[in-house]
Amino acid sequence: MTREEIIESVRSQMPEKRWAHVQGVMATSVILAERFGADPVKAELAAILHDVCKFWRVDEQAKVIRDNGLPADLLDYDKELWHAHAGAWIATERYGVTDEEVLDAIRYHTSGRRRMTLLDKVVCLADYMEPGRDFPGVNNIREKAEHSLERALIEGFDGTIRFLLEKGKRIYPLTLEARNGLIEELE
Ligand code: DGI
Ligand code: FE
Ligand code: FE
Ligand code: FE
Repeated sequence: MTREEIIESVRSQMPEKRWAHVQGVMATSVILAERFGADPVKAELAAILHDVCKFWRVDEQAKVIRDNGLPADLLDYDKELWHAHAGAWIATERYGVTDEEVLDAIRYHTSGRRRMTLLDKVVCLADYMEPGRDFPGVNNIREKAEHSLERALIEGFDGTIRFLLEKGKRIYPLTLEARNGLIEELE
C-alpha cells in the first residue's frame, strides 16, 4: 500500500478529531526525529498507524490480542493499552508493514518498555506533546523535549502514572520499566 492509501484507510476508521490528533503526531514525530537523529520516514509511518485500532470496538481489539498470541496479560490491564499492540499486528496484516522498528514504535507507544529505541521514544513523546494535546503539564513536556527525549518522556510517564494512581487503576509493568529505564539512561 502507498503512504496515501494507508492514510486514507486509517482516517476512515476514526472520527475527525482523532484524525487531527494523528496528523499532529505525524508532524511532531518528524520534527523530533530530525531533532534527535531518528529516521523521519519511519517515524511518520509509525505515527500514521499508531492509533489505527483506537476506535475499534474493544472486543475486536481483544480478539486480535487473543487470536494472535499477543501478550495476554494486557487483557488484565486498562483497555487503553490494547490498541497499541493490536495496531502493530494490523500494521503488518493489513498494511504490509514489516519493519520491526516501526512495528515496535506502534506496539509500545502507549506503555513504553524498558529499553525504548530512539524511534519508540520519538513516537511515544510525539503522542504526548503533539500541538492538539492540552492537559496540565503538557508545556513542561514540550520544554524538556527541546533538549532531551528522555527527560521529556519521564515527565510524560510521571503524569500518566499519577493519573492512574488517582483513578485507582493498575499500572502495566512495562510503563514502570520504561520510566526506570529512562532514569537509568540519564545516570
Ligand atoms: O491513544 P492516545 O489517546 O493518543 O494515547 P495513548 O495511546 O498514549 O493512551 C494513553 C492512555 O492510556 C492514557 O489515558 C492512560 C492510559 N493507560 C492506562 N493504563 C496505562 C496507560 N498508559 C500507560 N502508559 N500505562 C498504563 O499502564
Ligand atoms: Fe494511542
Ligand atoms: Fe502515549
Ligand atoms: Fe495517539
